[in-house]
Amino acid sequence: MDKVLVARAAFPDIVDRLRAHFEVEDNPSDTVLDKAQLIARLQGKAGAFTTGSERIDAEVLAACPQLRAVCNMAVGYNNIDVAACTARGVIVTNTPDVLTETTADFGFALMMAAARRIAESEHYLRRGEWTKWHYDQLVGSDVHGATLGILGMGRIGQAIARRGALGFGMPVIYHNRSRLAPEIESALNARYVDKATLLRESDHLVLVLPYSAASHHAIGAVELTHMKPTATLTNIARGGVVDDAALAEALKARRIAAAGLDVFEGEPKLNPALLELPNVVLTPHIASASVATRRAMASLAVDNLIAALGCGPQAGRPPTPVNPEVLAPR
Ligand code: 8YV
Repeated sequence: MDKVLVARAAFPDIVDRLRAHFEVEDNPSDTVLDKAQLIARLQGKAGAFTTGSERIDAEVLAACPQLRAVCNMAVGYNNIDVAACTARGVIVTNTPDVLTETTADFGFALMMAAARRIAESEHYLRRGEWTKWHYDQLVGSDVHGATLGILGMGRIGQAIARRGALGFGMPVIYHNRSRLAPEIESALNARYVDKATLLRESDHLVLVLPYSAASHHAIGAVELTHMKPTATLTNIARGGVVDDAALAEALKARRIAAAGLDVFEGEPKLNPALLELPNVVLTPHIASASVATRRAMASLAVDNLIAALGCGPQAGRPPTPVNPEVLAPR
């Protein structure tokens, strides 16, 4: 029986399905395993169930030659060196699709919270400062009819565009590595633009692009100066996509109006400057956190691990491989 490591706790009833096929080692501490811990825990393991925080790099792979599958409970896989995995014949899987709509709901909610100052209003109320109505008290900017900008037009970007276009009458502009097919663009009321135009014209800019060396600080001090002073910025992608220090400065100087952030550089630690600002809504990386979606993600990661290690009804054919070229031809 192969041995697998469950690097972080997930729904026990779902993870238990692994026990029918493998000897399972859990991580009772439920903390992110660092490199030395990962190397120690992965000795002799054929597979790993990871949650997007554990760094599986070339060094870990070299130290754990028995590893054949790394199955991430996340759609993003920037924690894994996929090229190094492919070179060693290690299959990598992620959890696309099952989280698209939930994550898009949350991205939209965060954008609306930033635009309409919802968190700031709640804090104001809780501090007991609401004594009377005033015409410009906590006024924000409209979402309906405003220009929705999307950087990264994959599945989640498109789901956000659909909400904006169909539900809120928003013209959508987007920038992406590749253009959508014309019929999808017209269904989403979406126009492809270069990044400079996206920054200049967006009333509400939402970041949904994958994190990589190429997208590191895609939004930094310079980009922020090109945005409208009335604009909002929402980040549900990855912390490193935004230069958080530059964003905090821009928010403080009101170079943009507000931001909604679910992901942070160095999370779970936050740049303390962000905590001081009223015009930013902060949430702890919960865009996919509905019960149904998190269960679906765990279940898909488990299905992937079972299949990737040659067990179960889909033996050898994990449902959502990131590097399918590793799989033996059918
Ligand atoms: C996860 C995410 O909650 O899927 C992703 O890429 O960022 C989130 O849905 C997180 O990565 C932990 O698995």
